[in-house]
Amino acid sequence: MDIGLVGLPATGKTTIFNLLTGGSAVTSAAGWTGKSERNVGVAKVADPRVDFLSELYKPERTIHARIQFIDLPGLSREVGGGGRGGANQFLAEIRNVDAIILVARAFANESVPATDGKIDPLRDVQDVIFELSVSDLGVVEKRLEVLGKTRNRSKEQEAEIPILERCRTALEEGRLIASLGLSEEEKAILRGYAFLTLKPLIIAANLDEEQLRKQSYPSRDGLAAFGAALETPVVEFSGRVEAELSELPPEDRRTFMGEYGLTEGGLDRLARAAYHHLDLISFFTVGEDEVRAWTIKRGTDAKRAAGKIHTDIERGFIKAEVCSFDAMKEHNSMNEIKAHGLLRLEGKEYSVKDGDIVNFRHSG
Ligand SMILES: Nc1nc2c(ncn2[C@@H]2O[C@H](COP(=O)(O)OP(=O)(O)OP(=O)(O)O)[C@@H](O)[C@H]2O)c(=O)[nH]1
Ligand SMILES: [Mg+2]
Repeated sequence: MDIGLVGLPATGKTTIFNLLTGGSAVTSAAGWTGKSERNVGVAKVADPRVDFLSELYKPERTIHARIQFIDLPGLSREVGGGGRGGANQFLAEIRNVDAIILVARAFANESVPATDGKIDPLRDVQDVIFELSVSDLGVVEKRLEVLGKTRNRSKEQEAEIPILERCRTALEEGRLIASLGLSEEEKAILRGYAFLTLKPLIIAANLDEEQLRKQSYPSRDGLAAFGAALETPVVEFSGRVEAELSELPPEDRRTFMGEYGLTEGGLDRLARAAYHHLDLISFFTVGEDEVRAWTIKRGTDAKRAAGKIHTDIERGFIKAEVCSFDAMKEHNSMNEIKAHGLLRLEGKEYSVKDGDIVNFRHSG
């Protein structure tokens, strides 16, 4: 699961990437925009449930869920406009990610020039989405043209046409392909095209200290409305504040966050929003050696979930012993959970729920 950090140049993507992944990739100085490198790193998904289980079991290792982030070079307007070479390269990179965090600049910073001399995250977000939509529309039209000229179309090709036509209408009307609510079957038919506007999208507005404190920045209401219309979450946070936060000793962080009216760090919120928006859930395995969160797509059955841990466990799957995290939170031990009849035996078809604590029984 790869999440791409996408946006115009100097919006704070690399700053955020470094914070998320604990990395030290080079951020862009003023005037250096559009020349940055692609970075790849892994971020921990904060989860108080894992912390609780870790406290309870005091295991040798505690492993949180992880997501991989790809920090992409900014889509510069000069190369972006009209979809010439540079933009194509940029868009090709986005085709390979599973989800997009679109970073928009709201922060004031004299040493980093704003696009057209005006800070406007709504305009910037609309510009980038326009590029993504134009690119998808190009792919759709080309394909429809080819299919239109094809004689003796196969059944598969026939099935593509009405879906592609719906995609075209949506894009022409300024909507995303994601808005069509395509079925899994229809998505499978389109998979090979890797449409950019079918990917889960999160908008991240990067605020400065004052904006965060006042909860106010340019085009805030417009951005919220735009996000709502696209059914896309808008996460507000400040790269700068997060950077300062990450340098404080843990015991001072609460006080510092309180000054900004925050109860949770922005990066935690961002990673969690991505997790939820991707329809990912966690199940847990517990023991004295290891407490661990495993990531699966919602709806994954017990047998396939077992395969996340090891293919041997999937192959030799017998039963899953399952209890909920809430039961553990209440009773604090597996024996108590059993005594209360809260440990269930589930078969391979069982659809694993978020927060399930699972022990797989398997042969071999
Ligand atoms: N004041 C302020 N400056 C920031 C913030 N985030 C980033 N910057 C500055 O903006 C400049 C660009 O930051 P980067 O993180 O490199 O931005 P980027 O989006 O990765 O840039 P490209 O890769 O060139 O597209 C740097 O000089 C940062 O110090 C912020 O929250 N507040
Ligand atoms: Mg960068």
